Amino acid sequence: MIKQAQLILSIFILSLFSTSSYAHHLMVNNAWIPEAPPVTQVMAGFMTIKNSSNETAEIVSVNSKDFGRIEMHLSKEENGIARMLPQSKLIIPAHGSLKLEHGSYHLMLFKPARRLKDGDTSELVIRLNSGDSFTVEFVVEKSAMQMDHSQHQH
Ligand SMILES: [Cu+2]
Repeated sequence: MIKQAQLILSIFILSLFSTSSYAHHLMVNNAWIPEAPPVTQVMAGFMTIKNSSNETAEIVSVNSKDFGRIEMHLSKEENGIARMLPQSKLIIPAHGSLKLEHGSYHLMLFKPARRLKDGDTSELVIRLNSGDSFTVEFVVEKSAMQMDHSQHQH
């Protein structure tokens, strides 16, 4: 089992180095975009980011050639109404992680430049407060949750 874990770790490190200018102390898992109807003007992006460094990391912007604009949001329920609060940054604590998911922090992807279907991928460029930026490949997947998402207010 130990050997297997080492193998997974070394594959992961290799994949990090294959992405140029990747901030190597950050690890992104489960980056995905729920598929949305063709007419949609807004999609959501989710992922888990782990920070193995001694310093807090802050995501200050996200962009992609696949979207006209990308915002960072936090979903919150106030008096029974689901609202999304735009965030100027997303904080990943030192030796901690941040999970972007339904009902919590997420990326809001406005004006898709092309139709993104189940199985497609989209590259998002994430910029940190340190000035570093790196590209994360998001996978588009069918989701039962997409109905919920359309009910959120912007
Ligand atoms: Cu949102």
